[in-house]
Formats: sequence, C-alpha cells, structure tokens
Amino acid sequence: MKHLYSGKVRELYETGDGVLLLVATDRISAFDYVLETPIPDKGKILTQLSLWWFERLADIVPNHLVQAPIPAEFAGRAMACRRLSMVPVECVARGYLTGSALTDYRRSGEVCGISLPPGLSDGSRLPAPVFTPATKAPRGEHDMNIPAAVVADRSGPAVAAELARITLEVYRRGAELAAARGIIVADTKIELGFDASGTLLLADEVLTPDSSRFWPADQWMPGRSQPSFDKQYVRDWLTSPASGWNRRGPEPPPPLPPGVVERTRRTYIEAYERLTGLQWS
Ligand code: Q0Q
Repeated sequence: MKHLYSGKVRELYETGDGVLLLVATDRISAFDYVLETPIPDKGKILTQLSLWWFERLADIVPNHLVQAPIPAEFAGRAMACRRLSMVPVECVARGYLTGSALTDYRRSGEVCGISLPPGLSDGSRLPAPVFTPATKAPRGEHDMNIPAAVVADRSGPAVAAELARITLEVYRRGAELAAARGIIVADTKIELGFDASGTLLLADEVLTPDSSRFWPADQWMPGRSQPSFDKQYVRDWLTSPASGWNRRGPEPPPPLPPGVVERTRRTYIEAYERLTGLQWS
C-alpha cells in the first residue's frame, strides 16, 4: 500500500489495485495544533458518521465511495474511494457567521464578495446559507476566502455554479437534520472531484465535527464564541490554569488528562448517536 498524503488527523493511501483509502486517525486538533493525546475511537466514529451522511446525501450528489476490502489495521476507520481529479477549491457553506467569515465581515461588511446585513456578531445566524469558497492554503496556513467570481474564472461559470449548488444543498440537508436533533451545523467544508466521465462527486469526509462546526443548539448565544459540541472540553482544559499552557506562547499544548479524553470521546459518540439514531458499539 502506498502512502499518499498526511493531513492533520487523516491519512490517504493507495492500495495495489488503485483504490484510495481515506483513513481517519484518533488524532484531534485544537488551536491549530495537533494534540499529542489521541481520542480513542474518534477515527472510527467520524468515519461511520461520514458513511451515514454519504448514504443520506446520495440523492443530492453521487460520491467517491467504492466497495473494496479494508485492511484490518484500518478496520472501521477507513473509506475506500475512487481516485478523482479534485477541484482545487475548499467548498464551504455557512449558515452562521464565525471564524474567518466573521473576520472578513468585520473588515468589509462582506464575505467572499457577498454583502451581509449590518449588526451581525459572532455566531449570528445568516439570513440564508452562503457559499464561501476558499483557496487551499499550504500546510499550517489558513485558507483564504475568495469571491465565487474567482472560482468561475478558474473553473468556468458552469462548474462554479455546480460547486455552489452542491455545497449549499449538502449544507442545508445536514443543517436541517442536525437542527432537529439539537445540533447546529454552523458551517461545513466539502471536497468535490471529477471522475473519469467528468461527473462531480462528493469526496473526502462529510458533515463531521472535523469538517464542520458543530454547536449544541441549546447553548447558542450570538455575540460570543459558541461552545464547540466536540472540542469544548479540550479547549476549556487547555486554556485553564490546570494545563499550565500559555496559548500565546511558543510551546505546544501539553498532553490531555484522561478525564478530558474520555469526556471528548463521549461527545463524539453522542454526536453520532443523536444524528444517526443508531447506538454506537
Ligand atoms: C483527496 N484529500 C484530502 C486528504 C490528506 C485526505 C486528496 N477520492 C479522492 C480524494 C478524496 N477524498 C482525494 N484525491 C483523489 N481522489 C482527498 C483533503 C488530505 C489526508 C487525507 N486529498
């Protein structure tokens, strides 16, 4: 098996017969660091959640999954997929204003060239979900939001319109289903790629807490940073005196205590069970 890419929390391999394996690890990132302490089962839980979403999104967009044997070492946490010609654009849809979109809005009143109403704050719900494409930044840097018109220049207006349509429809489906289960999907990032016949397929992972911002709906309060559904225990401990870590210093975060690891593992299980209605086992 050939190792192709390492992401922050995922690996991409190619098997002998040309099938790609998208492998999720138990690594977790916070404050732009990959923490040294793994969260047991995180890779399996998020992979099974992705597979569940791919099935529910198949009427909107076909996907890159193929039936192929998964090596035992990756059991439950790998997706076998066909190699696509990936679209060099981060396809992001946002229903709420936060992160880089909030930064752009505070500077110009716009995101990706789209004017937003005045008076919005961190966590504000947008009047309607928006497609906010970004360039894939080099490792360690943040993606840069770009106007959809730039995507049209690069990929052609028809493809750009398709990217926007698919991204918004995937977001709407995910956000609606999650809202009914008490989880706000504030935004999501999907990857799309062309197969050999020129069809756009949904690739990568989809609507997981790693590709999307998941907020507990009952704690939503615009005007402040929202608690993360899955990473808040980690963030709170790392920024508490107990960790001894200085977030503004050069040192990387310390290892997580077992209680934080277990509570975080349980939030991934809770997200999976609430969204899918299935019991994690
Ligand atoms: C592909 N990635 C993501 C990634 C680092 C995953 C390239 N079906 C595909 C896919 C997929 N999915 C990719 N390339 C060709 N065909 C996915 C961003 C990056 C580790 C894991 N990069």
